[in-house]
Amino acid sequence: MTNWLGLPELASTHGGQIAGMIALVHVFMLILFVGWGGFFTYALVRFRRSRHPVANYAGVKSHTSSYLEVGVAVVEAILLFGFAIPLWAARVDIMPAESEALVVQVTGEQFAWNMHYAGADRVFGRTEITLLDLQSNPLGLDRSDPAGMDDITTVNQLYLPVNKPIIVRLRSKDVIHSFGVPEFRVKQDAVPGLTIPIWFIPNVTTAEMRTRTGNPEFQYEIACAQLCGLGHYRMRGFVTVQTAEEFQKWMEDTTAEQSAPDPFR
Ligand SMILES: [Cu+2]
Repeated sequence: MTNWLGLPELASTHGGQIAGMIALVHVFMLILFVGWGGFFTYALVRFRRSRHPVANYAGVKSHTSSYLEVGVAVVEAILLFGFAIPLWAARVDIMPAESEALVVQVTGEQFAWNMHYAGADRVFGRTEITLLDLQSNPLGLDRSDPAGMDDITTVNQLYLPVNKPIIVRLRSKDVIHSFGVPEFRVKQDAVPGLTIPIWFIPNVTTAEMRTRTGNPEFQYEIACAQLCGLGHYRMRGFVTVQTAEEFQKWMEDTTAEQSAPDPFR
C-alpha cells in the first residue's frame, strides 16, 4: 500500500505503521499543496492589474480564508494527537520485557559502532575506563568480572535473531551519533552521557532479503545518521539477521573464541 513512497524494503514488525504514517503525511501535504497552489493561482488571476488598476483599500470582506486556515489547523491537530503521538507512545514508551528480548549495548564512537552482548548469563560485565584500549578493548570490558567472562563484543557487526524483540541500549563515547537502519524503520540519536533504549522485531533474515531483493550481497546497514566528524562517511555497521538456530550457534562460537585465555597476555 505504501510502495509508491519508494521506501527501502521493510524488515521489522512495526515498520508498516511508520510507513503508513509517512504516507498519511505525504497525502496531507499533497492536499495542502494543491489547495494553497490553487488559491494562489486564483488570487493572481482574480486580482490582476488589468481588472483592478486601483487598489481596493477596503480589502476582502468574506471570512472564507480564515475558515480554511482553521480547517488546516484542525487537520494538523488530528494528525499530531490522533496519529503521531499515539504511534510514538506505542513505539517508545512500551518496552518489551528484557526476559523475552535480546538486549545489546551499542556504543557509538568516532567512527565505529561497538556491540556488546551479555552472553549466556544475560548480565553485562563491568566496564572500566582504565581498561579501555582502542585496538584490543574498545569498551574497557573487565574480563575478570564473573559477569563479563562470557560477554561478546564486536565492532560494526550486529548479529540478531529473527522474530525476537531486540532492545538496543544506545550510548556514545564522544559526540552525538545516530543509529539508523532504514529497513527496520528505526533511527535514534546516541547521546554522550545517556543510555537510550530502542526496540524492534526484525522479521526478515539477511538470507531471505537477499532472495527478495535479488541481490546476493545485500546487507542491512547501520548508517550513522548524524554528522559526527570528518570520518562520518565511513561510520557504517552491518546487521546480520539470522534464524534462531544460526544465531545461537554464532553466539556459542563467538563466546568460545572471545572467552578463551589470551596467549599474549
Ligand atoms: Cu557517527
